[in-house]
Amino acid sequence: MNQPESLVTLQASVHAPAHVKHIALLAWVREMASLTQPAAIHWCDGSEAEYNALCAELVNAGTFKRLNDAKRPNSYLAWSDPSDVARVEDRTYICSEHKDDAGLTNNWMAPAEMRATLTPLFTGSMRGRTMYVVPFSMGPLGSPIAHIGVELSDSPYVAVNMKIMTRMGKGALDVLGETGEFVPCVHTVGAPLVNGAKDVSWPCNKTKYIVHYPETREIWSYGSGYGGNALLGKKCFALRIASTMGKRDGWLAEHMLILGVTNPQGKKYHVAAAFPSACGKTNFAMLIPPKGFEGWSVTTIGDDIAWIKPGADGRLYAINPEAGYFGVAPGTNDQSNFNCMASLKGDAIFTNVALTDDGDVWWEGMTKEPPAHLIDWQGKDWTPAIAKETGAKAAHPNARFTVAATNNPALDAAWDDPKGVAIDAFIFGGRRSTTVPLVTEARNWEEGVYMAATMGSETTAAAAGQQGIVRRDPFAMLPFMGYNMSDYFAHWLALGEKLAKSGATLPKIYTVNWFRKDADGKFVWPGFGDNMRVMAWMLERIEGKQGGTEHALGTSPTYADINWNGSTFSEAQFQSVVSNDRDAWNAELKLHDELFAQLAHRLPAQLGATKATIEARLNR
Ligand code: SAT
Ligand code: MN
Repeated sequence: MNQPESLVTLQASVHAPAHVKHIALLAWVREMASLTQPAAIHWCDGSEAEYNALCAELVNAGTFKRLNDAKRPNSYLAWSDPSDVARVEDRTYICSEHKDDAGLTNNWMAPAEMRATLTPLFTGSMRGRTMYVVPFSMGPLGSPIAHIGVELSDSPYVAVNMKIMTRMGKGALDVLGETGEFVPCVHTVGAPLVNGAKDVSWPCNKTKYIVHYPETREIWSYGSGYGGNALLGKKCFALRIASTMGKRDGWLAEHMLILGVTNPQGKKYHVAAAFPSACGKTNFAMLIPPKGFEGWSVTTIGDDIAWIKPGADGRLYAINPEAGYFGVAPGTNDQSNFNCMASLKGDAIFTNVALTDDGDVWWEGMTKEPPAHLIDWQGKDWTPAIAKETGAKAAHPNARFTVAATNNPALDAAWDDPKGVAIDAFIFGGRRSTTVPLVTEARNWEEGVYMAATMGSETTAAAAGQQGIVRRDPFAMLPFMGYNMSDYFAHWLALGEKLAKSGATLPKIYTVNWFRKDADGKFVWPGFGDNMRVMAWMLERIEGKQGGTEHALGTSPTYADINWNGSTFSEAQFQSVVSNDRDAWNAELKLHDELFAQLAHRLPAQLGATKATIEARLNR
């Protein structure tokens, strides 16, 4: 294998460029090509020219429509198969050697059994298609916090999305060198083209498998071309596999946005916030402070995922492993997220939004008045009258945009800094119509971990399945945990203990709920820019400059503790979003018991003890 001849033979056998000298990578690509039998192999270099050429091919294939360049330059629209519109959690597996290591919150199958299931599916699965070799860095190229992956995919849609979402192409290969470590990711839409069969615009397969082997750090994805099912750098690598790497090596891979916030005195803080999918992470990461908050500014480091490693000074440093945003389109508008709308002015890919008659895009909530006529995400005529009659949505509720971080006018200067940024506060938030107050500060790290671990949230369209059901979503990581959830709680507790022992000041931990509703089912808290009021309270708490009232769960602000400049939100409205109802909380604690019963096997004792303390305080 080490002879130069064999390197050259290997390169030739997989059509690799001469600069690729990584023997293990070449051998793996050859092995995967002989399994999946693609008609061609294309090594992605990550250039603009390549991006444009692939987009043009996608237009020819009918997957993309090029939008009107006068309206939305260099942008494309894709409509997926109606059966392939979101992550498929029930088809997602963690295949660790021992079932206990995946834990009861994950689907599990023994690796050997899963391999036996997948091998026939992947055999010949790329026939008639091109296999794209997509090398990518999660995190700034060469950063000590970053890691490299290589995705093999038969979807050019995946290749162009990976170009936006990651540092993709030659730069990543250069970091890899001849012997660097990479996470191998194999993806097929599971729709081989045999005997000259004609392709469809969104190939996929009814059978789907999203599979992770944490011990060998492999990802295998079959049958879907959509989002986190197919862009394997995102949830599969940056959360599920990376969480297992973090557990082993003492760091955290979290479903968190990262933002910078600077106060009028010029002091800058960094906040990392975990919310389930489609609960406003992108909006929060791009927040514009409201009227009355002149002199404050918010800048974006990341909108979905954070990799966090302890620094030599005992502080926690975070990077955004991604290079773009794959955000929910519906509901995004100039009021809810001005910076996002500005990011989407051009150079964007839209999936499952509606097409306007002048070749632009539209989605529910983009403008107050919908256009008079559209083509909806399923290619059908759509008018407000049709919508009223049939309930048809112009855009799918999980319609998405893909856009480079560098398009964001509020991008933080340090977003690409290999060192990362030091985190001052963690925020955990669910979507809850009742019970959970607007904001609570945990008394200490342990109680913060308890609150994050027991978080509940109403389900959204980001995952296939029923919506609006409250489920426990610990740390907003339920669909993204690569190992046993109880071990993950223990990992957070141990990290906090270790940092505290080293004399470091730990980030404060907060829980928030922007989503409480009134008796008419309307959100009470205005949210969006007004969330700045809550964040300012948190930052002043960090400085020890702000009051609050202590209750069973922690500390919340009183009306007087919040800066209401420029707001008409009344004290009565405030009371209705911060109140804690004892009966509701006793019922909530029973749900915590259910979670703990499910996770009992390796549950850290501190969590049960913390619950007992909270319960005693609540009922005293
Ligand atoms: O489809 S993704 O997993 O990338 C989006 C999400 O659910 O957060
Ligand atoms: Mn997400």
